[in-house]
Amino acid sequence: MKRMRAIETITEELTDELVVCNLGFPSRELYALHDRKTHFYMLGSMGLASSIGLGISLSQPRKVVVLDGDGSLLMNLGSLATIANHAPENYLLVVLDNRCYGSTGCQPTATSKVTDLAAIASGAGLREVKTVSTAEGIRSCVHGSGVLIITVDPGNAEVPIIDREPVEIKSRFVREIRFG
Ligand SMILES: Cc1ncc(C[n+]2csc(CCOP(=O)(O)OP(=O)(O)O)c2C)c(N)n1
Ligand SMILES: [Mg+2]
Repeated sequence: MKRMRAIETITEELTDELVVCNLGFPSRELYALHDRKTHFYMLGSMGLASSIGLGISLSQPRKVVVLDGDGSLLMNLGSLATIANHAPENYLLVVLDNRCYGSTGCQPTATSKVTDLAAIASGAGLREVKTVSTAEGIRSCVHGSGVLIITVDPGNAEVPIIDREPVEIKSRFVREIRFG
């Protein structure tokens, strides 16, 4: 399955959940599919989506879905221990694992060779860790919590850059959390 199809399937299932999306093409694909006030598109800060989403889930009751990448999560593996330690019911970390740094030319990541992110998440203490590769699998797991790894094909969709200012993206999202 293409990453954009996986993102589309996720957004079809979501309504008013808060979504924090990994930088680069995943955010561009999400923005091209559906732009919602509940979306926060990361710009620049690779690796921090899981941590930002965790902080939001601990500070308010709404469900938070993080769309992360294998490369970005590999940069911030300590986040898994913190997620497991707090284990918020209203938090789901989705890892779109294309086994490469897709947004910068698809240089292979460690998951393409030796590293098992599901095993690392379980070892960090997360009780709910699932791996799926189909739209049906996504639909049945995306309403849960913990970690959901979605195996996707390498490749980026032909979508434009996000035509919103970073400050506007942040302000709109903060407003939605505060008053939504
Ligand atoms: C600290 C840092 N290093 C490198 C980059 C450049 N960069 C932006 S996106 C990206 C690849 C992200 O890979 P992954 O998280 O697997 O997402 P994918 O694009 O494959 O879906 C890289 C290396 C960056 N923005 N910040
Ligand atoms: Mg990747």
